[in-house]
Amino acid sequence: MKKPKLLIIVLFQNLGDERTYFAKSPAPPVSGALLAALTPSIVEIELLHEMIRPINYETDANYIALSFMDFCAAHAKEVAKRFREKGKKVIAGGRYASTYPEEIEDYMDATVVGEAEKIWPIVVHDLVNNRLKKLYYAPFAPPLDNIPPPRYDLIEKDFTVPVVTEATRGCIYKCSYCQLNINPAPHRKRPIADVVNDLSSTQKLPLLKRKIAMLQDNNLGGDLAYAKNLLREIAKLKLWSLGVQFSFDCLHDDEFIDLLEQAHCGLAFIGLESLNEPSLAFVHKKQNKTAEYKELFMKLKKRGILTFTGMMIALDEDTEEYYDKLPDKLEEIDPSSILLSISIPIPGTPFHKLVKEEGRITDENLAHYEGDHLVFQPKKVTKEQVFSAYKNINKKFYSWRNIIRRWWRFISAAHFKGNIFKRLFRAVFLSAMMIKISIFQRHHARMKVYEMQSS
Ligand code: B12
Ligand code: SF4
Repeated sequence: MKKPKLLIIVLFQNLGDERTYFAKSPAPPVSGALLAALTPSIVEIELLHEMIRPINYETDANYIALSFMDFCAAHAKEVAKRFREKGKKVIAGGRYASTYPEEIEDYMDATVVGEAEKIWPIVVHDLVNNRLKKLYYAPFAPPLDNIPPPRYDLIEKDFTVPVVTEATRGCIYKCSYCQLNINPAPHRKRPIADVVNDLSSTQKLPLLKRKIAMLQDNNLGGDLAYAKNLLREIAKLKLWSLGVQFSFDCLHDDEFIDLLEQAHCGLAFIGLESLNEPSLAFVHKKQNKTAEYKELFMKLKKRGILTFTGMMIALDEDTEEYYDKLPDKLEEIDPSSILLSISIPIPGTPFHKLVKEEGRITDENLAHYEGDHLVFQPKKVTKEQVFSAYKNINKKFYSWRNIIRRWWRFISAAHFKGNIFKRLFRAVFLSAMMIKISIFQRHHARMKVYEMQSS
């Protein structure tokens, strides 16, 4: 007998059908492929990432699972409505569903609160056996052992880096804008063998895709001893490039950086967020010290590791003078690329509580809480100053002249190891990666940010 079909959709669009934007991101989030791996074999599975392709409402799937962040909540309700009108059963889960189940449960056949690992197989059995409940609660912060490798084979071919996984969950810090501080779970680690198994369970992929991987932890450096042991094991896999995310303070540990190099880390995503000390203090980002940015980033560049930097503007202590100096300061610190976003008070965070209490929320539409809109009034800058800074910084940082200059600074600083062929290969490979990320970010800034100003 033919199995019923489950379509897992990781939502991305937030501005309605007429304003769709396909991010064409190099890597997907882990959630969809992991949910697929946790799904019992009583159903057939299809996985769809809305950041790269549109939803097909004429699908032959019987069941729909939706994974989404806060800014896609309204879109999730619309999508669920359309599918339910066609007689499909729709289940929601993920960070927003877990924080505010009461906001969406009426629009879904079932809503899952919490991490999928333990509860999802039960939900799927209930679904297929027609005994679905309205609400499911997963155990809070369970141990992370025995999580299966994500189903990389189901990820769309458009993604350059399908091999994504996470080694840890949670974070040891308490930045006031961070989603993790809504119902904080302890910082947890997966068994190292499980993570290595994920990175090796890639046989069905073409060689290029097997050789590049990304750990999408919130902060891989939450336990540096663990991170170092993990990197020692990953080094044995001889990847061409590994992407990681960790907090800035980890760069004080030279052994950690050496091990990143040995594990062939090609890209480190680090949230610098601001080059303005009062703004960092305002969001309780105590682990970042602006005076150290340049020197510690140089440590990575020397080891041939590209730096990808999260930057936020519209923080309460930002001033116009700071915005004027920001493009030059960025050139000085010299990150390989930046992800510039407008700060968002995510509902439930201490940052949201503060601006709400002070009556400074100007836009309650959650669809605008994605880092491209300004949804509150910052203390010391106007909306015009924020958007003008946003445009100016992106324009300067991603001008072709500056991209090429940055590339040259990186190549000149990097000491690649190994014989001449290995060094040449690494230099060419990382150059291509740097240019690709720059083009992607440049495109994103133009499509999303410049357009937003007129909306
Ligand atoms: C990859 C990533 C992205 C990617 C792709 C996002 C996407 N979903 O399409 C990109 C780079 C585009 C991105 C962007 C942003 N991101 Co982001 N991102 C991540 C990251 C690093 C990994 C996501 C992931 O795969 N996690 C691992 C999976 C397994 O965890 P999970 O999604 O929570 O899934 C578990 C449960 O929630 C649940 N679950 C999830 N879905 C479902 C579905 C069902 C049916 C069920 C039953 C269960 C279930 O089970 C899973 C396993 O336990 C996380 C940090 C992190 N490590 O989570 C931040 C994170 C999700 N991002 C965050 C934020 C704030 C943003 C931005 C708004 C930042 C900004 N200002 O620019 C933007 C917004 C979007 C935009 N317009 O681009 C926040 C939270 C957002 C929120 N609650 O809405 C996080 C948590 C970072 C943080 N510490 O604050 N992001
Ligand atoms: S360091 Fe990053 S993940 Fe940790 S609390 Fe701060 S923003 Fe969140």
